[in-house]
Amino acid sequence: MSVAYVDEIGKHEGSEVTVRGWVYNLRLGGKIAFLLVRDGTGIVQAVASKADVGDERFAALAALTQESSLCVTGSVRKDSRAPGGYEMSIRDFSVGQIAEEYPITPKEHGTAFLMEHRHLWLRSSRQHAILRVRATLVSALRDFFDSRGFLLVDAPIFTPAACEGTTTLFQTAYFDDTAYLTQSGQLYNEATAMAFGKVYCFGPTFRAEKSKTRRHLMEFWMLEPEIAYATLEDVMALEEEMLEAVVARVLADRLPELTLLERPLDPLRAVRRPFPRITYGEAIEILNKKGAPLKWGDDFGGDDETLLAEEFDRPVFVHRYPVECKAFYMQPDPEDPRVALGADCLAPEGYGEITGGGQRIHDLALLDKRLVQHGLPREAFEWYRDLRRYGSVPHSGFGLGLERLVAWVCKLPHVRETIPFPRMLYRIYP
Ligand code: NSS
Repeated sequence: MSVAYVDEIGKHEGSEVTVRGWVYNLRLGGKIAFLLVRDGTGIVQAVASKADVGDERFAALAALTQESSLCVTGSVRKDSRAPGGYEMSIRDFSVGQIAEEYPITPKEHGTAFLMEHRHLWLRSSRQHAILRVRATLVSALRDFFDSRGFLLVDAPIFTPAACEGTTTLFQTAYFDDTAYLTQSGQLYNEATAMAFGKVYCFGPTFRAEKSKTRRHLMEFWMLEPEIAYATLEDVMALEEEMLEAVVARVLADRLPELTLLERPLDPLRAVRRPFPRITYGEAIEILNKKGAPLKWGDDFGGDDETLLAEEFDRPVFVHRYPVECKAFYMQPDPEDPRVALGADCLAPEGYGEITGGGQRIHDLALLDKRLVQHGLPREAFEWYRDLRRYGSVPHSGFGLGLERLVAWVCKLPHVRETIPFPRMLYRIYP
């Protein structure tokens, strides 16, 4: 038995192979059965005739339900009318399990129902397309940093302290102690950047976000580079190069998926350097002109980000936010200490902030002042303070939210479909 996967079935043209999969669809035409078999890599049409397999076997085939598991064996031939361009003539088959009535049918289902059946929903072609784009983005991101001399150094998940504010911490018992699920690997990246120069970490991060929006998950993946001696300008340049590269890779490698998702391509093709850069002050002016009553010191909400991004045809950097809008570690701008040397990158088409980052405080006295201002316990940050004691240098980095990137690249209405099993405010099942 020569096993073939559907995505490579063309290589077996003219020979007999076995495809192992599930019934995607079955259509009966008198003495002929047309089976669409999916094996995870694709869907192939397999045709059986009563004359070839015999009455009894034909009846067994005809009784198969959607998602029943089966292996089909037969020869492969080219057929331009078949989905995928190849067709199998079934000589033999074996049934694994006859599926019970499958809950997800071609009719429209509500989102709540689909989320409840996420473990099955993942079998659909739309979910395949999204998760393939996600995998390609992950691979493109890793290639981007690996090929530029960054070392992958992972950060821990259990942490003793907050990175991005104490209000969104998930707390858990850690034997006789308390631990928090990491909100960001940044603080550890700062240590590893001082050890290795240029690093990145890439893993799940957790935030108890009490807001129910289409951009927030409780568990999301973040890619975070950190670079010793780098400035805010350096990281913005790196970010735009990265986004240009990974979007180009998806356009090159995932065109069928983008097409299936009906994702317009022109906005992705426009993702070219340089990206526009505006200051927080300029952003406030734009928002005021567009009728949003924001004043200096206010942080932007999702709607404000959408309004701002509408002004541009590619991602835009908003930099130099007021210090009080940002985390404790942000380096103030020497030209205007009211603002921080930080930048967010806002995606076009209403997807909001996809990266956040900037330059970190490298002076111990200033760091200590900020820890006090933010009510953070110094003991938990002793190791972090050490980084300012032993060869401190200016350094910068950023965090890219993978699910937001996937949602934008695929143009999805919500981040919930960008990760196999989303953890949301009111959902931890399945
Ligand atoms: O809070 S961030 O803006 N920045 C940081 O965590 C820095 N410590 C990263 C760094 O400099 N190393 O989050 C970064 C990105 C943000 O732009 C979003 O794209 C994404 O992480 N993000 C989220 N995605 C999905 N769901 C939630 N809740 C979420 N929060 C942030």
